[in-house]
Order: sequence, then structure tokens, then C-alpha cells
Amino acid sequence: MLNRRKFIQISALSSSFLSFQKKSWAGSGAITKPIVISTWDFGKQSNVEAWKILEKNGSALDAVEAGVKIPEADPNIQTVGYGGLPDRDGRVTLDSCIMDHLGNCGSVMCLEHIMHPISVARMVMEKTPHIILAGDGALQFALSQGFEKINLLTPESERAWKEWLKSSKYEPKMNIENELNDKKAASSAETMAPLYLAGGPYNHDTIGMLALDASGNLSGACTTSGLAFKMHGRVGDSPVIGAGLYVDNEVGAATSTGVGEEVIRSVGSHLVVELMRQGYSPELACKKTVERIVNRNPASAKSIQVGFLALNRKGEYGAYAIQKGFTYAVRSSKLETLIPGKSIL
Ligand code: SD4
Repeated sequence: MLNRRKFIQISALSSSFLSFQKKSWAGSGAITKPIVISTWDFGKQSNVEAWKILEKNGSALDAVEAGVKIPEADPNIQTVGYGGLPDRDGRVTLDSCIMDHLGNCGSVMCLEHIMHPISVARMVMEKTPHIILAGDGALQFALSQGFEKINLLTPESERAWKEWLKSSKYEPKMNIENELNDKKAASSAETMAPLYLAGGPYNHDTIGMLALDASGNLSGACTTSGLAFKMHGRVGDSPVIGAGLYVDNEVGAATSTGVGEEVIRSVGSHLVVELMRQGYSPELACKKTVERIVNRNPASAKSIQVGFLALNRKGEYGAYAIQKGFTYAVRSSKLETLIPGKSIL
């Protein structure tokens, strides 16, 4: 049995090792602000819009809303907003959330017919006593606030859905991600949601954006049409505060992309922020969170993509994903670039 003195010695040793490990990842002392970062290649174009606000000393909240509206309105981006790939029933359902430096947040889930769900999420935050509105209630609220009702299904996305219908079995599958270990199940999983597979045609997906403004305030936004051909009513991580997005002005902010079920299970973005609170750099906090997901089921993790992106209050940023292929975009007064995210596999 450990005596008390030995226990204290071991604890002291392990905590100094931990602080060495954290420090070896920590960045320099200077604060980079304003700065905006966002997921995937389309983040670059979205950052341009956010930067227009940040460079004029505008708020991080306004910047992230304006930034993610770019892919929401782009019919050629089939994973966010207008033109998004529909669910199994051919319905385009959108998930979005937003969070500011005071811990205010708003979210819409499974919202149909509205071009800019992120702006509805912001109105939920600012004009209601609630945080989340879902489905018909979210639509009703959006219409009451003057949003226009439109058809989000473009001919291209309708074509892709009809093509998928030819080969798909219309059967809900439970724990499909676990079945990906099984070779026989892999082909049906692929037709259900091709973007599960890294490098697949629909792999470039959700936009998550984080910004630190000139006043030193952080905000974040996350918006998506979710997994292609999902069951109707399925909600992913993107509109779930703590999963798809989390902001704590004392520490930093994080957002996610990839298979939402895995991110919800691990409350991923909140975990990234809490790891940064413990002293980990944004990149190492993302890496540790990805490892948590991989370690739960290493075999199934081989076939799915999950990526995290984080920004701390000093303007340091980092990302980590399970698979190769995850990119993120950074814009500050010194930098405008697209960075390949590191990955475990
Ligand atoms: C979801 N995380 O609905 C989102 C979409 C995404 O790869 O990023 N898919 O699960």
C-alpha cells in the first residue's frame, strides 16, 4: 500500500510532468487579435466576410454570423444551408448555433425552408427566453421574425438524393458507426452516409467559425445541413452547445466537424475548452479530445472523420482530426491562409 509520503511524492512528480507537457505546447505571450478561424476550405472565403467586420473593430459575434452566412447561401456547397443534401425523405433540414463572450447562446435544430439558420439561432438567443427551437417551432419563429420561406432543395441536391435512393435501403440503422468494422455492413453504411468516409465526396461539411475581436471577446458559430440522407428528424452535434460549439471568454472557444454522434457522446467542444482551461494549447486540447473518441472504439474510428478546431483568448489556435484531409482557414492582420489539420491516422 502507498504510504502518505510516497503518495505526495508521486503526485508532485506527476503534476510537474503534466505541467512540463502543457508548457512545452504553450505558445508565446503576445495576444493576436482580431483573428478568425474556420473549418474546411470554404472557411477561407467565409473568413473574408468575417474579417470585414473584425478589421473595423466590430464584434466577434457579428463577424461569425456574417462569415458563416457565406456557405449558407452558396448552392454549390452541398453540406451547409441552401443547396444542402437532404435527408432520406428529400427534406433539407438545417442545424445551427451561435454563442457569445457572455455565455449567451441560441440554436435551431431541424429547421426547414430558411436560408440563414444562423441568424434565426441568433434571434433565439437575443429575442426569446430559450436557447433551442426545433422543427416547426423554429420555422414558425423564423417566419414571425420576417425570414422568407424558400425551397432549400436545389436541382443538383435533388438529383444526388434520387441517385442515392436507387441503391439505398430505406431502413434506419442503429449504431451504424460500430457496424463499419464489419466488412459486410460497410457497403450499406456507405450508401447511407457517404461522408462518413474520409476523403468521400461529401467530406467537406459543417462550417464552424471562431473569432476573437479587437476588444478581446470571443464568439463562435456552427451551421450545417448535417449528414447527407440522414433519418428525418436526426439532429447532429452542430446545434448542440458544448458538442458542436463552445465558448468561454476566460479560456477559449472550440467547434467541431464530422460524425456528430461521436462529438455529442464526448461533449467534444466543451471538452476542448476545459482542456485549454487546464493549460493545454488549442492543438493539444483538440488532439486529446480526438484521442478520447478514438480510444472508445479504435476499430470504428478508422472509418469516420471527426475534427476539432480551437482558439484561445490569446489568439492562439490549433486543430486535430481523426483522419487526414481536414483543413482550416485562418485570417488575422498578418495571415490569410488555409492550413492542413494534423490527424491521428
Ligand atoms: C453532423 N457534424 O450533422 C455534422 C455534419 C458534419 O461531417 O460535419 N458532417 O453530424
